[in-house]
Amino acid sequence: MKAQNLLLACGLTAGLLAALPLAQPAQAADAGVLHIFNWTDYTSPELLKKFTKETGIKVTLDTYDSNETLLAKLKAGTTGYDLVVVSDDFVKIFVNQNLLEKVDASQMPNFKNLEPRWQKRDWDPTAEYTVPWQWGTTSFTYDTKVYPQPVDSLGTLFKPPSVFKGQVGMFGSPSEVINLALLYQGYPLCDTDPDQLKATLALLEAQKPFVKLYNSDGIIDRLTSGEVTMSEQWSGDAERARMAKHSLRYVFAKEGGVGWMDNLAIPVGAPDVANAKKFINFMMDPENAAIESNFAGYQNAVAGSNKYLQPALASAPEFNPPADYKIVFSPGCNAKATKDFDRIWTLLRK
Ligand code: SPD
Repeated sequence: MKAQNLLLACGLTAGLLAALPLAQPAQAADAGVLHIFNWTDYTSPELLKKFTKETGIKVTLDTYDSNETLLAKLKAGTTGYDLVVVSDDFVKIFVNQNLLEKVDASQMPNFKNLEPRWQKRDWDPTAEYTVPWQWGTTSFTYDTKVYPQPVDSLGTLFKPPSVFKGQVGMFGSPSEVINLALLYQGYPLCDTDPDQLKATLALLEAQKPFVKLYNSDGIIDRLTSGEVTMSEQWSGDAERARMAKHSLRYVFAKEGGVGWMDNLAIPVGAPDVANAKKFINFMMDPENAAIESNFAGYQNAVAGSNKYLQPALASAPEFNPPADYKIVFSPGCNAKATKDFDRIWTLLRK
Protein backbone atom coordinates (compact mmCIF):
# COMPACT_ATOMS: atom_id res chain seq x y z
CA MET A 1 0.00 0.00 0.00
CA LYS A 2 1.23 3.42 -0.87
CA ALA A 3 0.50 5.99 1.82
CA GLN A 4 0.09 9.60 0.91
CA ASN A 5 0.29 12.40 3.36
CA LEU A 6 -1.23 15.79 2.93
CA LEU A 7 -0.99 18.53 5.49
CA LEU A 8 -3.87 20.84 4.97
CA ALA A 9 -2.82 23.63 7.21
CA CYS A 10 -4.29 26.93 6.19
CA GLY A 11 -1.61 29.46 5.42
CA LEU A 12 1.36 27.11 5.18
CA THR A 13 3.61 27.85 2.21
CA ALA A 14 4.74 25.16 -0.23
CA GLY A 15 8.30 25.57 1.06
CA LEU A 16 7.25 25.00 4.65
CA LEU A 17 5.17 21.99 3.60
CA ALA A 18 8.17 20.51 1.82
CA ALA A 19 10.27 20.91 4.96
CA LEU A 20 7.83 18.91 7.08
CA PRO A 21 8.37 15.18 7.66
CA LEU A 22 5.90 12.90 5.87
CA ALA A 23 3.25 10.85 7.66
CA GLN A 24 4.23 11.25 11.29
CA PRO A 25 0.88 11.06 13.06
CA ALA A 26 0.48 11.21 16.81
CA GLN A 27 3.70 12.99 17.64
CA ALA A 28 3.65 15.26 20.66
CA ALA A 29 4.72 18.13 18.41
CA ASP A 30 1.51 17.97 16.40
CA ALA A 31 -1.01 17.77 19.20
CA GLY A 32 -4.26 19.28 17.99
CA VAL A 33 -3.78 18.03 14.44
CA LEU A 34 -6.49 15.64 13.23
CA HIS A 35 -5.04 12.53 11.57
CA ILE A 36 -7.41 10.95 9.06
CA PHE A 37 -6.82 7.55 7.47
CA ASN A 38 -9.20 6.99 4.54
CA TRP A 39 -9.47 5.08 1.27
CA THR A 40 -7.42 6.40 -1.63
CA ASP A 41 -8.93 9.31 -3.58
CA TYR A 42 -11.92 9.45 -1.24
CA THR A 43 -11.49 12.68 0.77
CA SER A 44 -12.33 16.07 -0.66
CA PRO A 45 -9.43 18.52 -0.17
CA GLU A 46 -12.01 21.34 -0.19
CA LEU A 47 -13.82 19.66 2.70
CA LEU A 48 -10.66 19.42 4.80
CA LYS A 49 -9.76 23.05 4.11
CA LYS A 50 -13.28 24.10 5.18
CA PHE A 51 -12.98 22.07 8.39
CA THR A 52 -9.63 23.72 9.20
CA LYS A 53 -11.03 27.16 8.40
CA GLU A 54 -14.07 26.68 10.61
CA THR A 55 -12.37 24.99 13.57
CA GLY A 56 -8.68 25.94 13.41
CA ILE A 57 -7.86 22.21 13.52
CA LYS A 58 -5.25 21.15 10.99
CA VAL A 59 -5.66 17.84 9.21
CA THR A 60 -3.34 15.17 7.81
CA LEU A 61 -4.53 12.48 5.42
CA ASP A 62 -3.06 9.05 4.74
CA THR A 63 -4.73 6.47 2.53
CA TYR A 64 -5.28 2.74 2.09
CA ASP A 65 -6.78 0.52 -0.59
CA SER A 66 -9.12 -1.89 1.21
CA ASN A 67 -10.80 -2.90 4.45
CA GLU A 68 -8.34 -5.76 4.74
CA THR A 69 -5.39 -3.31 4.67
CA LEU A 70 -7.03 -1.07 7.28
CA LEU A 71 -7.77 -4.07 9.50
CA ALA A 72 -4.18 -5.32 9.32
CA LYS A 73 -2.87 -1.85 10.11
CA LEU A 74 -5.10 -1.35 13.16
CA LYS A 75 -4.46 -4.89 14.42
CA ALA A 76 -0.73 -4.24 14.23
CA GLY A 77 -1.07 -1.65 16.98
CA THR A 78 -1.39 2.05 17.58
CA THR A 79 -1.37 3.94 14.33
CA GLY A 80 -1.76 7.49 15.55
CA TYR A 81 -4.90 7.97 13.48
CA ASP A 82 -7.94 9.78 14.87
CA LEU A 83 -10.43 8.78 12.18
CA VAL A 84 -10.76 5.85 9.81
CA VAL A 85 -13.41 4.81 7.27
CA VAL A 86 -14.72 1.24 7.54
CA SER A 87 -17.20 -0.44 5.17
CA ASP A 88 -20.50 -1.81 6.50
CA ASP A 89 -19.47 -5.46 6.17
CA PHE A 90 -16.31 -4.92 8.22
CA VAL A 91 -17.73 -2.80 11.06
CA LYS A 92 -18.63 -5.83 13.22
CA ILE A 93 -15.22 -7.39 12.56
CA PHE A 94 -13.51 -4.23 13.82
CA VAL A 95 -15.85 -3.91 16.81
CA ASN A 96 -15.45 -7.57 17.79
CA GLN A 97 -11.69 -7.15 17.77
CA ASN A 98 -11.96 -4.06 20.02
CA LEU A 99 -10.45 -1.81 17.39
CA LEU A 100 -13.00 1.01 17.56
CA GLU A 101 -13.84 3.61 20.21
CA LYS A 102 -17.46 4.33 21.01
CA VAL A 103 -18.53 7.59 19.39
CA ASP A 104 -22.19 7.72 20.49
CA ALA A 105 -23.04 9.68 17.38
CA SER A 106 -26.74 9.83 18.29
CA GLN A 107 -25.79 12.40 20.95
CA MET A 108 -24.18 14.74 18.41
CA PRO A 109 -26.05 17.90 17.36
CA ASN A 110 -26.05 17.05 13.64
CA PHE A 111 -27.15 13.41 14.04
CA LYS A 112 -30.75 14.50 13.43
CA ASN A 113 -29.68 15.43 9.87
CA LEU A 114 -29.10 11.80 8.88
CA GLU A 115 -31.81 10.36 6.68
CA PRO A 116 -33.98 8.18 8.98
CA ARG A 117 -33.17 5.03 6.97
CA TRP A 118 -29.45 5.49 7.76
CA GLN A 119 -29.79 6.43 11.44
CA LYS A 120 -30.26 2.75 12.30
CA ARG A 121 -27.93 0.65 10.19
CA ASP A 122 -27.77 -3.15 10.52
CA TRP A 123 -24.04 -3.05 11.22
CA ASP A 124 -24.35 -0.38 13.95
CA PRO A 125 -28.03 0.02 14.94
CA THR A 126 -27.53 2.70 17.60
CA ALA A 127 -24.66 4.59 15.92
CA GLU A 128 -22.53 3.56 18.86
CA TYR A 129 -19.34 3.27 16.80
CA THR A 130 -19.88 4.83 13.39
CA VAL A 131 -21.64 7.40 11.24
CA PRO A 132 -22.18 7.13 7.49
CA TRP A 133 -19.54 8.54 5.15
CA GLN A 134 -20.65 7.60 1.60
CA TRP A 135 -22.47 4.73 -0.05
CA GLY A 136 -22.57 3.23 -3.51
CA THR A 137 -22.50 0.03 -5.51
CA THR A 138 -19.84 -2.33 -6.83
CA SER A 139 -20.03 -3.61 -10.39
CA PHE A 140 -17.76 -3.04 -13.40
CA THR A 141 -16.96 -0.55 -16.15
CA TYR A 142 -15.92 -1.30 -19.73
CA ASP A 143 -14.94 0.75 -22.76
CA THR A 144 -17.77 0.70 -25.31
CA LYS A 145 -15.30 1.60 -28.08
CA VAL A 146 -13.44 -1.64 -27.42
CA TYR A 147 -16.61 -3.72 -27.05
CA PRO A 148 -19.63 -2.06 -28.70
CA GLN A 149 -22.08 -4.92 -28.01
CA PRO A 150 -24.78 -4.49 -25.36
CA VAL A 151 -23.73 -5.68 -21.91
CA ASP A 152 -26.17 -6.52 -19.12
CA SER A 153 -24.42 -9.24 -17.11
CA LEU A 154 -21.57 -9.69 -14.66
CA GLY A 155 -20.69 -12.57 -16.99
CA THR A 156 -18.89 -10.06 -19.24
CA LEU A 157 -16.51 -9.38 -16.34
CA PHE A 158 -16.09 -12.94 -15.09
CA LYS A 159 -16.16 -14.73 -18.47
CA PRO A 160 -14.83 -11.97 -20.70
CA PRO A 161 -15.01 -11.92 -24.51
CA SER A 162 -11.60 -12.47 -26.14
CA VAL A 163 -11.07 -8.76 -26.87
CA PHE A 164 -10.46 -8.27 -23.13
CA LYS A 165 -7.60 -10.79 -22.86
CA GLY A 166 -5.00 -9.26 -20.51
CA GLN A 167 -7.13 -6.10 -20.34
CA VAL A 168 -9.17 -6.52 -17.17
CA GLY A 169 -8.59 -4.91 -13.77
CA MET A 170 -9.93 -6.55 -10.63
CA PHE A 171 -9.86 -5.16 -7.08
CA GLY A 172 -6.95 -6.21 -4.87
CA SER A 173 -9.16 -7.37 -2.01
CA PRO A 174 -10.58 -10.86 -1.36
CA SER A 175 -13.93 -9.64 0.00
CA GLU A 176 -14.55 -7.36 -3.01
CA VAL A 177 -13.61 -9.89 -5.69
CA ILE A 178 -15.14 -13.02 -4.19
CA ASN A 179 -18.44 -11.45 -3.12
CA LEU A 180 -19.06 -10.05 -6.62
CA ALA A 181 -18.21 -13.47 -8.10
CA LEU A 182 -20.68 -15.09 -5.67
CA LEU A 183 -23.40 -12.62 -6.66
CA TYR A 184 -22.82 -13.39 -10.35
CA GLN A 185 -23.35 -17.10 -9.70
CA GLY A 186 -26.48 -16.52 -7.63
CA TYR A 187 -24.81 -17.58 -4.37
CA PRO A 188 -25.10 -15.65 -1.08
CA LEU A 189 -22.41 -13.13 -0.17
CA CYS A 190 -20.01 -14.47 2.49
CA ASP A 191 -20.92 -17.99 1.35
CA THR A 192 -19.24 -20.93 3.10
CA ASP A 193 -20.69 -23.77 1.04
CA PRO A 194 -17.64 -25.84 -0.06
CA ASP A 195 -18.99 -26.73 -3.52
CA GLN A 196 -20.04 -23.18 -4.27
CA LEU A 197 -16.66 -21.85 -3.13
CA LYS A 198 -14.94 -24.44 -5.30
CA ALA A 199 -16.97 -23.22 -8.27
CA THR A 200 -16.04 -19.64 -7.38
CA LEU A 201 -12.34 -20.42 -7.36
CA ALA A 202 -12.70 -22.19 -10.72
CA LEU A 203 -14.51 -19.14 -12.13
CA LEU A 204 -11.79 -16.77 -10.93
CA GLU A 205 -8.99 -19.07 -12.13
CA ALA A 206 -10.60 -19.19 -15.59
CA GLN A 207 -10.91 -15.38 -15.58
CA LYS A 208 -7.24 -14.93 -14.62
CA PRO A 209 -5.72 -14.94 -18.17
CA PHE A 210 -7.94 -11.93 -18.90
CA VAL A 211 -6.82 -10.06 -15.77
CA LYS A 212 -4.00 -7.58 -16.12
CA LEU A 213 -3.80 -6.82 -12.41
CA TYR A 214 -5.55 -7.09 -9.05
CA ASN A 215 -5.34 -3.61 -7.53
CA SER A 216 -8.01 -1.38 -5.97
CA ASP A 217 -6.05 1.85 -6.40
CA GLY A 218 -5.56 3.86 -9.61
CA ILE A 219 -8.52 2.38 -11.51
CA ILE A 220 -9.83 5.69 -12.86
CA ASP A 221 -6.43 6.45 -14.39
CA ARG A 222 -6.00 2.99 -15.87
CA LEU A 223 -9.47 3.06 -17.48
CA THR A 224 -9.10 6.57 -18.88
CA SER A 225 -5.58 5.96 -20.20
CA GLY A 226 -6.67 2.67 -21.80
CA GLU A 227 -4.19 0.63 -19.75
CA VAL A 228 -7.17 -1.57 -18.93
CA THR A 229 -10.39 -1.63 -20.97
CA MET A 230 -12.63 -3.26 -18.38
CA SER A 231 -12.44 -3.14 -14.58
CA GLU A 232 -14.30 -4.04 -11.44
CA GLN A 233 -15.29 -0.65 -10.01
CA TRP A 234 -17.28 1.31 -7.45
CA SER A 235 -20.08 3.53 -8.79
CA GLY A 236 -18.60 6.93 -7.82
CA ASP A 237 -15.20 6.14 -9.29
CA ALA A 238 -17.06 4.94 -12.38
CA GLU A 239 -18.85 8.28 -12.68
CA ARG A 240 -15.54 10.13 -12.41
CA ALA A 241 -13.93 7.86 -15.01
CA ARG A 242 -16.80 8.37 -17.46
CA MET A 243 -16.69 12.15 -17.05
CA ALA A 244 -13.05 11.94 -18.16
CA LYS A 245 -13.65 9.41 -20.95
CA HIS A 246 -17.16 9.30 -22.33
CA SER A 247 -16.90 5.85 -23.94
CA LEU A 248 -16.74 4.18 -20.51
CA ARG A 249 -19.91 2.55 -19.20
CA TYR A 250 -20.71 1.28 -15.70
CA VAL A 251 -22.94 -1.80 -15.84
CA PHE A 252 -26.09 -2.33 -13.78
CA ALA A 253 -26.13 -6.07 -14.35
CA LYS A 254 -29.21 -8.27 -14.34
CA GLU A 255 -27.66 -10.30 -11.49
CA GLY A 256 -27.49 -7.12 -9.38
CA GLY A 257 -24.58 -5.35 -7.73
CA VAL A 258 -23.01 -5.31 -4.28
CA GLY A 259 -24.23 -2.38 -2.18
CA TRP A 260 -22.08 -0.89 0.54
CA MET A 261 -21.79 2.00 2.92
CA ASP A 262 -18.50 3.30 4.25
CA ASN A 263 -18.54 4.67 7.79
CA LEU A 264 -16.48 7.12 9.82
CA ALA A 265 -15.07 5.60 13.01
CA ILE A 266 -12.49 6.39 15.68
CA PRO A 267 -9.79 3.76 16.19
CA VAL A 268 -8.93 2.69 19.73
CA GLY A 269 -6.00 4.74 21.00
CA ALA A 270 -6.78 7.73 18.76
CA PRO A 271 -4.72 10.65 20.06
CA ASP A 272 -7.46 13.25 19.70
CA VAL A 273 -10.93 11.81 20.19
CA ALA A 274 -12.49 15.25 20.82
CA ASN A 275 -11.33 16.60 17.46
CA ALA A 276 -12.36 13.37 15.73
CA LYS A 277 -15.87 13.84 17.12
CA LYS A 278 -15.90 17.43 15.88
CA PHE A 279 -15.15 16.14 12.38
CA ILE A 280 -17.84 13.47 12.62
CA ASN A 281 -20.41 16.08 13.58
CA PHE A 282 -19.13 18.38 10.78
CA MET A 283 -19.73 15.58 8.27
CA MET A 284 -23.41 15.32 9.19
CA ASP A 285 -23.98 18.87 7.91
CA PRO A 286 -25.78 18.79 4.53
CA GLU A 287 -23.44 21.19 2.75
CA ASN A 288 -20.33 19.36 3.97
CA ALA A 289 -21.71 15.95 3.02
CA ALA A 290 -22.45 17.33 -0.45
CA ILE A 291 -18.91 18.68 -0.85
CA GLU A 292 -17.65 15.14 -0.27
CA SER A 293 -20.23 13.63 -2.67
CA ASN A 294 -19.29 16.16 -5.34
CA PHE A 295 -15.65 15.14 -4.98
CA ALA A 296 -15.98 11.35 -4.75
CA GLY A 297 -19.17 10.78 -6.75
CA TYR A 298 -21.09 8.77 -4.13
CA GLN A 299 -24.36 9.19 -2.28
CA ASN A 300 -24.22 10.46 1.30
CA ALA A 301 -26.70 9.87 4.11
CA VAL A 302 -27.48 13.46 5.06
CA ALA A 303 -30.95 14.83 4.38
CA GLY A 304 -30.99 18.17 2.57
CA SER A 305 -27.60 17.67 0.92
CA ASN A 306 -29.02 17.11 -2.58
CA LYS A 307 -29.55 20.81 -3.18
CA TYR A 308 -25.77 21.31 -2.98
CA LEU A 309 -24.94 18.58 -5.51
CA GLN A 310 -23.41 19.48 -8.85
CA PRO A 311 -26.10 18.92 -11.54
CA ALA A 312 -23.81 16.57 -13.52
CA LEU A 313 -23.50 14.32 -10.48
CA ALA A 314 -27.15 14.53 -9.43
CA SER A 315 -28.22 13.31 -12.88
CA ALA A 316 -25.39 10.81 -13.43
CA PRO A 317 -26.51 7.22 -14.17
CA GLU A 318 -23.90 5.79 -11.78
CA PHE A 319 -25.39 7.93 -8.97
CA ASN A 320 -28.98 6.87 -9.79
CA PRO A 321 -29.26 3.09 -10.08
CA PRO A 322 -32.36 1.89 -11.98
CA ALA A 323 -35.36 1.41 -9.69
CA ASP A 324 -35.40 -2.34 -10.35
CA TYR A 325 -31.65 -2.83 -9.83
CA LYS A 326 -30.96 -5.50 -7.21
CA ILE A 327 -28.53 -4.02 -4.67
CA VAL A 328 -27.26 -6.68 -2.27
CA PHE A 329 -25.51 -5.59 0.91
CA SER A 330 -23.09 -8.06 2.44
CA PRO A 331 -24.14 -9.41 5.84
CA GLY A 332 -20.47 -9.23 6.92
CA CYS A 333 -18.46 -12.40 6.70
CA ASN A 334 -18.07 -14.58 9.79
CA ALA A 335 -14.69 -16.05 10.78
CA LYS A 336 -15.24 -19.20 8.70
CA ALA A 337 -16.12 -17.25 5.55
CA THR A 338 -13.18 -14.90 6.05
CA LYS A 339 -10.85 -17.89 6.34
CA ASP A 340 -12.36 -19.51 3.24
CA PHE A 341 -12.03 -16.26 1.29
CA ASP A 342 -8.37 -15.92 2.35
CA ARG A 343 -7.68 -19.46 1.18
CA ILE A 344 -9.31 -18.84 -2.21
CA TRP A 345 -7.43 -15.57 -2.55
CA THR A 346 -4.07 -17.21 -1.76
CA LEU A 347 -4.71 -19.96 -4.32
CA LEU A 348 -5.82 -17.43 -6.94
CA ARG A 349 -2.86 -15.12 -6.46
CA LYS A 350 -0.09 -17.73 -6.31
N1 SPD B 1 -12.00 5.85 -4.19
C1 SPD B 1 -12.23 4.99 -3.06
C2 SPD B 1 -13.66 4.61 -2.89
C3 SPD B 1 -13.81 3.68 -1.71
C4 SPD B 1 -15.06 2.93 -1.77
N2 SPD B 1 -15.18 1.99 -0.74
C5 SPD B 1 -15.92 0.90 -1.16
C6 SPD B 1 -16.02 -0.20 -0.19
C7 SPD B 1 -16.79 -1.34 -0.75
N3 SPD B 1 -16.71 -2.51 0.04
